[in-house]
Amino acid sequence: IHSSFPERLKGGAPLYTAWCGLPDPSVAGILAREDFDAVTLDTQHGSIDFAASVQAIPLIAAAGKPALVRIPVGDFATASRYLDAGASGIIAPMINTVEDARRLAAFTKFPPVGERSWGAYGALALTGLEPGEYLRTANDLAVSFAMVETREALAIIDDILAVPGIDGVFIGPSDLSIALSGGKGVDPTSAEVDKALDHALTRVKAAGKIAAIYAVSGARAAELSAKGFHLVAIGSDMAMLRIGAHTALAAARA
Ligand code: 3PY
Ligand code: MG
Repeated sequence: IHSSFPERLKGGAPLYTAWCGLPDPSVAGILAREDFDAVTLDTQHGSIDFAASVQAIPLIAAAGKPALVRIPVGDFATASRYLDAGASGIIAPMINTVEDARRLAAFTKFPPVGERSWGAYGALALTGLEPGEYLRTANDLAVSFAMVETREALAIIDDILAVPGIDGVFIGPSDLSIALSGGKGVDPTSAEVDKALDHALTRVKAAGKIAAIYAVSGARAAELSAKGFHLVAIGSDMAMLRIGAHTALAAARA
């Protein structure tokens, strides 16, 4: 699916993904028709469930966009199922050890890189590829992102990046701010976070891999893409709904 997506991620212009957590798959389908480059389904913190996420993937594909899925912490087996359904990428939260990164790669890449099991019915339908062709190309069709959002992960970022099958790092700036402040506060745009993400960006680029991050607003997304991130999530569907409501009501009551 979208064979050019991993290549586009490494290339010139930054890509922007929508971030969906609302339970109805049509929300992702609606946002896919806006000018986003991809749509992410957040099954870690969102209320969207497995079945709705699997239904959202072809809706996103119908708009010509790749679908990414953030899995719940440690739920690597479900990552394989989203790839089976045709997801173009997996974002795995709280990858804090090399073993976590190895498990992510094992469940998201076919041999010889990983141990992903065969059964990609949705992906075969969406790509139109013959099984053998899909098997040969699948490891390069979908991206596996290890989320770096703790002190532990930051300290071993080079080792995480060195794991075969890990295509890039996805920074979680809110959790990172909690970790860096020792639990004192959450501020995804703090100077301390900025310093850490500049360091992470340098390490990801040195490894020749993909740097991605979550932005709390469009304005923050512009700052982060200017720093050199390849993929920036603009979150979230719920925030966008609220902003739309505030803007309409403010205009009505002006
Ligand atoms: C974080 O900022 O911690 C994230 O996981 C992004 O949603
Ligand atoms: Mg997080």
